[in-house]
Amino acid sequence: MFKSLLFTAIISAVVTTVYGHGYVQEIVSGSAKYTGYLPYQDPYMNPAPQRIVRKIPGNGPVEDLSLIDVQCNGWSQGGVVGSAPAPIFATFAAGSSVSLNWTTWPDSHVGPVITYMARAPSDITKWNPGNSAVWFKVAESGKTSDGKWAASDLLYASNHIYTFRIPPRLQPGQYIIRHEIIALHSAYSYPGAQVYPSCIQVQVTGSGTALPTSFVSFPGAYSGSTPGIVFDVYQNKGAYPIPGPAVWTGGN
Ligand SMILES: *[C@@H]1O[C@H](CO)[C@@H](O)[C@H](O)[C@H]1NC(C)=O
Ligand SMILES: [Cu+2]
Repeated sequence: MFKSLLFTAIISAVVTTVYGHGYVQEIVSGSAKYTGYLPYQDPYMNPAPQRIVRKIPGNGPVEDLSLIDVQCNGWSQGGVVGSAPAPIFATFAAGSSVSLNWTTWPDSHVGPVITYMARAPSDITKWNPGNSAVWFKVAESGKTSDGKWAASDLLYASNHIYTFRIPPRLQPGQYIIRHEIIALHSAYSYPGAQVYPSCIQVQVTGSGTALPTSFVSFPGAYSGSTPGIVFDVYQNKGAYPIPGPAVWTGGN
């Protein structure tokens, strides 16, 4: 008993001090504020807190982009194929801004911040997209022409808050927001890029009627040959091609 507690303490010390990467700890839109899934606290609480974010195993990355883990950051090591649905969801209006509050992010971990959504065909608290092509990109931020990276330059400049807008004309319904940072400090070859995704469950309200017509899957959207997955951030001072499809704005 003592041994396993000590072991757990050592493991979490290593995880937080040596590999201090990050995850989304809070989601805010207007006056609504939700705590994210906290991988170093929530599993030890009884009763487990109800979150709008699907479980993640920790603050580490996914590097094998062929794994289902690249969808919502886990949970194949927990025996779940794909992500485990969370018990609740947020309600946000189409067109509203959503602010995602990241924990401390290492400044070496430069790269793009990308956000996708997927429309749930049924109850989002039970839906698992698996390998289906259901995802469309709603926001992306890479490297500015003067060399500033979305992570970590722009993230630092905004107190670790990344804000994106739900497409104003998006048809109401239940959606997963898949939000990620791709850290490129080791991305000079594949595998190397580190994907830090998480999935947030929302009910989108409004009177829009727009839906995208082309979709990607996770895994599937990214591989070692996708532009922007292999990129030498130390040597290549040129433009950075953000991985994945074009942003869908819903005609707005
Ligand atoms: C981000 O979330 C943390 C934890 O809830 C909070 O302490 C911090 O103030 C938030 N940051 C901002 C800029 O709101
Ligand atoms: Cu790291």
